[in-house]
Formats: sequence, C-alpha cells, structure tokens
Amino acid sequence: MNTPIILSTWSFGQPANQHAWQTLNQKSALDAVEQVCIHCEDDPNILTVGSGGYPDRSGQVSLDAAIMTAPNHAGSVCYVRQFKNPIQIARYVMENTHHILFAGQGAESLAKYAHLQPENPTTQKSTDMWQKWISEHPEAAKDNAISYMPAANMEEVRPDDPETLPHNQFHDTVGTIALDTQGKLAGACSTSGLAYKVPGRVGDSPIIGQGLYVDPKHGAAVATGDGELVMAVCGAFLAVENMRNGKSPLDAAIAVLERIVETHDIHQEHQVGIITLTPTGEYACAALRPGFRAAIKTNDMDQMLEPMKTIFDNKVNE
Ligand code: SD4
Repeated sequence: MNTPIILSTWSFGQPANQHAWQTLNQKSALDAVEQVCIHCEDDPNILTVGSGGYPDRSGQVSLDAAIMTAPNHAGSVCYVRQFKNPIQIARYVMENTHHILFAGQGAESLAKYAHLQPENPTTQKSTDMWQKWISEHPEAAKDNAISYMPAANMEEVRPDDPETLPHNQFHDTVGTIALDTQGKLAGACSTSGLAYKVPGRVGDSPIIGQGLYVDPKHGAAVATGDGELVMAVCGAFLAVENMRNGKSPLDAAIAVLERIVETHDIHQEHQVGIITLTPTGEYACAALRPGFRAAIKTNDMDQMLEPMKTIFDNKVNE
C-alpha cells in the first residue's frame, strides 16, 4: 500500500487538494485529479479556470483541459466555449474514444455523452474584466499582432492582499498530479489560458507532453505559466523524460527551465512553474522565478510549497 500524495499548482490548489483528498484515498489518483480540476472550474472566484475565467480579446472565455495516466491513456479538449467543466469532456475523450484531443464544437458535441449541461463560462465578471482591459489596452484590443503578456505570477494576485498587487495579472491554470494507495499516478490540468489571448490561441495545457505528462513507471509533471515557453520545449514530457533518464524530480524540472532560458529571450513577464512526482512519491516544485507556489497534501502535510529552486532570484527581471 502506497502513501497517497497530491500536488496542485498555485494557492487555489490547496482547497482543491482538500476537496479531492477523500477521493484520492478511497478511489484513485485519476478520480482525485479530476476532482481538483472540477473544484477549480466550479469556483467563479478563480479567475482563469472554468467559469468566470479571463476572456480572450473578443470577450469570450475559452477553456482547455487534459487528463492522463499513461502515454496510452490520455484525453484533452481545447477551445471549449459552452461548458464550464472541460476536464470532464477530456476524461470522456480518454475513456471512450480512440483519440486524444478534440477542439471547439467537436469537443462540445461530446459533452452530452459525458452528461454535461451547456453553461457559458463567460460570466458578467469576465465581461466586466474584459471591458476594463480593452479600455486600458485599446491598441492591443484592436490588433491581434500586438503582443500582450500578462505579468508573472498573477495567479497569486488577491485584491485584498496589497503584497500581491504589483504582480498583477493575467493567466493561470490548475495543474495537478497525484499518487494513490495502489501506487498509480495520474495528472490533469484545466485553464482558460492566457488572459486576453488572441481568439483561437491554444496554449500548452491541453497538449499532451506540453502542459501535462504522465508515465506510470517514471513520473508525472505539470507546467503552468507562459504556455508558449513550455510548448517550445515539450516541457512536461521533457521533465518526465529527464526522470526516466535518472534525474531527481527537482533536477528534471530545472533542466526543463534551463532549456527554456537557453532557447528564449526571457522577459520580466515570463514565468513557468513545474511540479514533478515519481511513482515512489518523491516530488519537486521549481520555477523560472520566485512567486510560483504549489499546494501539497499527504497524510502528514497540507501546505503551500515555494519553489525548491528557481532560475532567476528576482520576481521580475531588473
Ligand atoms: C497557457 N499555460 O494557456 C497556460 C496558462 C497558465 O498559469 O498556466 N497560466 O499558456
């Protein structure tokens, strides 16, 4: 019998871990990671997962999600605009189709088989945030070619906490990995992607091997932050591959971040956080820069983890 463990990205991962804990103990890692995502998708106060997320430049929220237990057992969806729980459609894809990724209306048309009711995730709050954003960024709102980068670590912004305000806004994802009492690993992620993205843009989260990868023999990894940086190096796959090649969970994640830095000009808005977990329950949390946090829950622990190592020391490049 294994000791169960679950790790989820960002502060909202902690209540989500608590919500999924019984499921992890009584059912499976797979059910638990799905529960973590549903918990975040259903919470309208989490501004970029599921209902009430940050919209794209046209004011519409679109959602991406993925779930995985093994290279031959994965499902994902992207550009979902009529359902607030994309993770449940992703699980349906994994368990009931021969395919891995469904997009847009194709993904939505599967939702009825997963017994989901349509519900537009674009809420009044999403619309209000969008209207404020276009009034502050009139040029970017008109021109898709103008790049707009959310600031690093906006996932930790809380309006009631002035400490977090300078790191304002705008992207976040719940990514979660778990090991159950049977020694089985599972991972999942769910997001509305980069805030104010160009309509149609899809990030790393729903692409297997980019935002999420699980190999039952070698480990699991999820990435969060700037999807384009993660996608450029097949981030989650590379982290698990590094563990397969003998690196510790921390060195595996750091090697991915180093690869990103080697291949990109890193700007002060850039942040990538990675969490890793082995089939024996060793874990790590690493990031490009401080500010990323992950929640961990075991029989003995229920707390937030700071990155064990970062590539840069400062929250933003100076
Ligand atoms: C994306 N990686 O769509 C996601 C966003 C994210 O924390 O993880 N934000 O690029």
